[in-house]
Amino acid sequence: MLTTMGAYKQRTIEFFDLLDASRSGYIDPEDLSLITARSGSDAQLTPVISTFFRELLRAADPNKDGKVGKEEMLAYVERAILGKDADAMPEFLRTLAAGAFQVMDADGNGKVDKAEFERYLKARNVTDPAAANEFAKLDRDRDGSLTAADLRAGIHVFFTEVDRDVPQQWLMALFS
Ligand SMILES: [Ca+2]
Ligand SMILES: [Ca+2]
Ligand SMILES: [Ca+2]
Repeated sequence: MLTTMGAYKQRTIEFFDLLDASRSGYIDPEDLSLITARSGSDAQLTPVISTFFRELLRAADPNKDGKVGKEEMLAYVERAILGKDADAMPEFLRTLAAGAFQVMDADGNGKVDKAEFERYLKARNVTDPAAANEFAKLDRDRDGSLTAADLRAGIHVFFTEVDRDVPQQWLMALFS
C-alpha cells in the first residue's frame, strides 16, 4: 500500500515514472531521448541528464538487459543510498547535484539565491508556489543561499526520508 510504505519509496516510484517518459515500464535510452527533446535541448542541462541516465542504466541494471525496471530502481535505492550519508552516495548522484547547482547558479558566483532558484523553476515550467518554498528547506544553514552540498543533501533526503514533506519538485524539474 502506498499509504503505509516509507514516503521515500513513493517518491522513488514517482521519480521512476517521470524518467520512464515512454511509459514502457522501463527506464531505457529511448526515455533519455524523449526527456532531452522536451527539455528543449537546454545546453547546460542536457549533458547533466545524459550522464545521469547513462550511469543509472549502468548501476541499477544487475541483469544487464539495458533497461531499469521499477523493482530494480527500488532495489538500487535500497542498496546504494539508504543507510549511507549524502557524501557517500554514488558519484553520479553527486554529479547530478553539482550539475543542477550549475544550472541554477545563473550568475556563477558559487551560490544559488532565492531569485535564481525561482528562475530555474520557472524555466522548467514549475509554477506551484510550494516548489519555490522548497528553497527554505534546502537552505540548511538558513543564510539565504544554497550550496552544491545542500542540493546533494536534498537528493539524499529525497531518496531516504520516511517523512512525506521533503523538497522534491526542484529535483523532478530537472527531468520534466
Ligand atoms: Ca521507458
Ligand atoms: Ca548565484
Ligand atoms: Ca545556505
